[in-house]
Amino acid sequence: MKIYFAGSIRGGRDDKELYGKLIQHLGKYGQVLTEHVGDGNLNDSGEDHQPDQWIYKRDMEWVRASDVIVAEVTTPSLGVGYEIGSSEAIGKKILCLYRSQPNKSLSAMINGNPNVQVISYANLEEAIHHIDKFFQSQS
Ligand code: 6K6
Repeated sequence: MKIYFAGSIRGGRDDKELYGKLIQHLGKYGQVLTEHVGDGNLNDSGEDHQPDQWIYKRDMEWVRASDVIVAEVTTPSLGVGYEIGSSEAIGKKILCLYRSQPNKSLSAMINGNPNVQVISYANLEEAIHHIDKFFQSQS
């Protein structure tokens, strides 16, 4: 099973440690192609000595190669939204994890999308529980 984990980079890196823990857990279910998204050393400039055109092409190839997209959508990110929309257009299974925030709501384009499974969670333990349920229902 190939898993594409999407999480904010230039949208803001406040949750980078959480992404790393989610990626580690997702490794139980398959190969996570995008481990770098949880790299604690990566800041919101997302610099990798690679041009943006190269990153776009490589990531879109990985989206196509993936069986499942898991997106952490608490920090709004144009890139993550784009990856979700692209994945939907080619019929991928999509799980979105959203940590409920006071006075904030998830975009209706994700929350109201019947092709996206959206899970609200309060902490890492709960997110892991939902990930386990999602992958067990795939087998
Ligand atoms: C190198 C190491 C880590 O990041 C880099 C360079 N930048 C990116 N590398 C790989 N994927 C990226 C990079 N920038 C954005 N993305 C993709 O878009 C990731 O798959 C994320 O899920 C998403 C983040 O989008 P923004 O708009 O928050 O940057």
